[in-house]
Amino acid sequence: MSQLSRRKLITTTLGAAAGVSGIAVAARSARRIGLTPPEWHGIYGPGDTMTYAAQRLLTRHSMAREFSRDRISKAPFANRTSPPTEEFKRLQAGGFADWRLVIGGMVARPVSLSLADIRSYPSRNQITHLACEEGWSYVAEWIGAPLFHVLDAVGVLPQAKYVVYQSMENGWADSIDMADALHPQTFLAYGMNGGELPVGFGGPLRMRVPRQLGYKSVKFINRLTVTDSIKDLPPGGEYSWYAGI
Ligand SMILES: Nc1nc2c(c(=O)[nH]1)N[C@H]1C(S)=C(S)[C@@H](COP(=O)(O)O)O[C@H]1N2
Ligand SMILES: [Mo]
Repeated sequence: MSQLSRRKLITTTLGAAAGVSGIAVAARSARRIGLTPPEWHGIYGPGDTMTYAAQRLLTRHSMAREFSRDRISKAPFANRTSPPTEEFKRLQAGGFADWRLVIGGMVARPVSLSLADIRSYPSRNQITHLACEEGWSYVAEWIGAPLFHVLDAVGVLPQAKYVVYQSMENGWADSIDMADALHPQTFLAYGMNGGELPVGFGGPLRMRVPRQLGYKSVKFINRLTVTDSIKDLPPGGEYSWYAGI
């Protein structure tokens, strides 16, 4: 069976289980607020749960495509902005020596890590595609610490379900479930195309989630919170929480 028809079958089967009225509710809420994740703001529709569940059943262990070095984009598009805050400018002026990544929430050992600390974790590279929902995309090499190494070191508590990541840029925060947080291609990225991660591309540290759309790869992150619920997070505007590609 093809991937597509398997997906259809699973969605249809889950649809039958959720019932026709559930689908109508899902369609309405999907139109109104965009697809929402399970238990986000308590108004999730079965449709989103189905999409999410079908994706998860099919792709839990799948890998985002990796490219050869000659496919790296020559002029990758970046929004090329840095957070316009005094705090960011001060940290940047100091070469990010005073910058820290604070990790807390449902972890056994909360920590505050410098860039040197993060670089001391096993370093990995991936050449993957960053696709914006607006249509443009580029291929780049990302260098960083797989998030699972860092989570392993801080000791994620058994009841944890999500990792929330916050940017130094006002209003930018997002979250992923544990399946994505522990996925080998989910990186805390501090390098790009052989060098340091430029500020224009989210330096000193960005989340890289290559199995989801570009907006999940939040730039300038400085806080990770491990949690069992994301229903109190601020709404994500027109973006859906799960952006699997
Ligand atoms: N802090 C922050 N992170 C962000 C964004 C942003 O504006 N601010 N844009 C997002 C979107 S919509 C996309 S497509 C990618 C763009 O990544 P790029 O700037 O490397 O091209 O970053 C994501 N992460
Ligand atoms: Mo985007």
